Amino acid sequence: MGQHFGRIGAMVNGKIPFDAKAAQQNADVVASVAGLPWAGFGPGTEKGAPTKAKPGIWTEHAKFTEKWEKLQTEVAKLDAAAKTGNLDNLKAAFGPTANACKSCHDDYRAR
Ligand code: ASC
Repeated sequence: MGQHFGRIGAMVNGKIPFDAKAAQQNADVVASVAGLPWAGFGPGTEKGAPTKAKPGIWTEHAKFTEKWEKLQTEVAKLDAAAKTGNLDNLKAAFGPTANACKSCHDDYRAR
């Protein structure tokens, strides 16, 4: 997700030229993949391999779920914005999506 979201970020922040088709392709990848990782945080997954996932994921699962649902909402908007082919639309959707990423990482991903 970070790889493909980051490519959109580079366009939004003017680090690389805006390429509407590439933005759309990257947003499609993010939108598809954003639905996948959550099964890896279900009951019983807190034990096993070393992880950066913080215990709150399991002890505050409702709050964690709220955050990833928020991410999926924002990612869907980002994907819709990318499909318009308009950089301003993409910019408008990018910030809220980045905030949704960050909000969950701040609380639930160890450094
Ligand atoms: C990224 C990435 C994240 C988010 C976050 C947004 O490109 O890898 O985790 O954006 O930094 O604040």
